[in-house]
Amino acid sequence: MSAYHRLGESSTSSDSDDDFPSSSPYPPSRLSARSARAHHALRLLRQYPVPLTCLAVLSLLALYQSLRPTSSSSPADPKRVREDFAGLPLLAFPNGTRYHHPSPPTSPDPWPSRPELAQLLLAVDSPSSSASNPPVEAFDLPGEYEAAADTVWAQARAGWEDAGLNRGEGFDARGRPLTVPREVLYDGKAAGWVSHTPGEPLFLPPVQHPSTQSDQRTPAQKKQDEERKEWVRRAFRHVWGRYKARAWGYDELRPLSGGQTNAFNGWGATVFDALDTLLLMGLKDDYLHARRHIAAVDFSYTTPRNPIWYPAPANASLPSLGVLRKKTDKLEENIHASPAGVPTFETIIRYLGSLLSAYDLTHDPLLLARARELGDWLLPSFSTSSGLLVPTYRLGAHSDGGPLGEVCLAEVGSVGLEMLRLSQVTGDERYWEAAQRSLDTLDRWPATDRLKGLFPTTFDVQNKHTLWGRYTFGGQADSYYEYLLKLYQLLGGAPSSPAPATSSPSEPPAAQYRRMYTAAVDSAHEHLIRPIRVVPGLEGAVAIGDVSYKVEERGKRASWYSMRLDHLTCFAGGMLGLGARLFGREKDMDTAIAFTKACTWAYDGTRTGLAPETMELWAEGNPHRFKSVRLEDGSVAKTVRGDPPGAYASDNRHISRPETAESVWYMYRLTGDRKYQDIAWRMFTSWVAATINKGGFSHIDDVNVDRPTQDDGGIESFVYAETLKYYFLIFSPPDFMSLDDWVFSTEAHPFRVRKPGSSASPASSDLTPFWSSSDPPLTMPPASKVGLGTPVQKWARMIQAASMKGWIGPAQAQAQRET
Ligand code: DMJ
Repeated sequence: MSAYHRLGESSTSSDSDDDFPSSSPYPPSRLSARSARAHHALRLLRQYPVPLTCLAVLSLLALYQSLRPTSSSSPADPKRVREDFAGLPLLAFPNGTRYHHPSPPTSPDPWPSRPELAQLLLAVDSPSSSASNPPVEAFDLPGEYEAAADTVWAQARAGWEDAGLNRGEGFDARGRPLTVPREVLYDGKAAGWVSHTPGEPLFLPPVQHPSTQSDQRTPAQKKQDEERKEWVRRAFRHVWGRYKARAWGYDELRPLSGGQTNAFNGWGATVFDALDTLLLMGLKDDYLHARRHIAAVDFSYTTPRNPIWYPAPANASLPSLGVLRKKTDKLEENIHASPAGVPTFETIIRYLGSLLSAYDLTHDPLLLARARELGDWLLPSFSTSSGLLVPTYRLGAHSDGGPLGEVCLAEVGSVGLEMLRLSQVTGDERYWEAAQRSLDTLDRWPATDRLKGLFPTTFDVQNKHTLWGRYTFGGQADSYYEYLLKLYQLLGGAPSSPAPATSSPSEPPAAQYRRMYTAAVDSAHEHLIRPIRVVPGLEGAVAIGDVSYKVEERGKRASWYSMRLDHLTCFAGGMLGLGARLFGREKDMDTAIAFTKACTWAYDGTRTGLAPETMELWAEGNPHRFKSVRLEDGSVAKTVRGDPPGAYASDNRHISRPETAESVWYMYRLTGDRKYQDIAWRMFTSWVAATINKGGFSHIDDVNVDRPTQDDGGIESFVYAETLKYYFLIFSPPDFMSLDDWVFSTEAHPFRVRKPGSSASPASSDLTPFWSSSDPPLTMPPASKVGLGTPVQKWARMIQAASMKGWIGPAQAQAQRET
């Protein structure tokens, strides 16, 4: 059977050949190159008439043979087929999907052909998923090392003071600002930034589809959902179990070696980011264990990034200090810089967001206290002249209203949700005001330096006069747009009167967010969103691509559009769908459905069933996207190049990102269409099959090979916070964690939505859906027991102390050389 079929034969396609230009397939430059070649051939013919005439006759005969209709069943080499595509029928690949991915299982085991997945790695009582909770005291230190650690800490603090980082009065012993007065935040503002009050919740229309407002599933549907949900839970327990056993307290686990990484301050990013997923999945023992880690973290101390410099002691015994000698230089560097700069945005979305979300689910007072403390640490990062936060911020420092240079839109523009929630639950408005001031700065940004509501991914805060850079809903921009919408929802809506075109002092903040969001999405419709017409079989899908600008010689500006599917952009289906419901923008719902279709096609179109990081699609006007094929009946047709067809280049890695699962979940809840559950099931089972190993789930190097290579990169904490949570939610009852009651942060941490007539502040809300009175009480430990440092932090500090004390130093080095 032929691998191709005529477009439209097996689909409801309305696509036709007319969608593909039939003018000359060659651009002008190639035509002139051809005529130059023709002149050269004529010259040769004049010089060598006889041999060349013979050669020409033979070639013509061969060409005739190759193009003659033949009854042979093997297609001819496409290279030998003519390349004049005009008038040739277009052929598609079956359905546009050539690979077979798991379909809904007929038995509860979706991997019957790979029993090790079901029986070993994902079994409920497998060694990996049942790893017991490691004691928090896993490697407590002998007293002399503790004392050394204290000494070194005192030295580090003295270093800060010398550097003017510790502002003395008003800071606690670790350098944490005790209070951040309002005026500190507004240092440097030229004149009169006016603080807004958030206002009472006013009006939010229902968001979820009527059929998902309550659980209307049939018993058979419930059974299937439960089976699928249980597989997701097993997958979570598999990776969580490995993390507990091999990397507890570090930021990330390395799945192949069982090693660790500390890419996010070394505070245990995975424990934090997983907190609310543990609660949603009902893993209460694990939550109780995790909160002991949360209590222990010392936010004033950023653990050196590379744990190889301080390998965990085996059996709690101290290793020979000499072994560590070679590593000490870097540790010493770190100590003088400590606390090193933290990535402010990542710290807010992963650490602060998870604390606030788990607090909303439990009302655990420890989490609120730690969230407030972290908020206080981070607040001075906003004290710049523009109000935009310092992207890499040295804890305990204060920017004194200083200027910022080049910043990334997502980093400075999407921390408002966490800051607003912190203000709502503490009653202290300073956090939200800080974020609001940033958004006001962006709201007033000159129109000449942006594409209406769209901003470039990076921009220079000081020089606002040149339109340049990359405009996208993807990486480095994404959550800025998402947060405008979600801030509106978290605030509880705005007056329903039409949004004004520009800001006014009396405009309520929620109305401002709606205006900024609407302007951005309108501009995206104009500049970024395009129908995909170059992929046979993918009718009705759209791409959200990028527009790039650059300034060329003599100030001339060039711009171009890139038609691409970027995994990071694929959250936008969910965002546009949610915005469509909140603001009554039906057109956006169509776009959300069409874009989610494209993002899920990017999974279905590859051999592993997983989407790559990025896929570039052929431009519609580019004739080189075709190739010719000879069919079994000898006729010639054209088809679209690429694997999958329509794509001409890809970054083929897959790193378990959540964005497509996120949009698929939103689409299910917003439309009530159960087909999204089947799509999610295909995605999830493909993901497990390609990435699982005994140590967890790995990144893979290539989604488009049968056996991709797994790597040992740290498992990102968003796998626990987002990817597995979205899969879990999509198979949960449709009214579980309703989008009408919860707003999900960019890291998938749910915050309770304020409803008109009620408040989500702790005093007036008694809803603690995930911790009941029959569970162990969650009480606040004494302040003297909080923030003393995790074992990982203490150990790293101890090694630093050893270095500072000279236990590992020139003398030992000398001794080692001599032996
Ligand atoms: C997550 O950490 C967040 O969603 C962030 O906003 C961007 N994307 C990553 C996961 O891909």
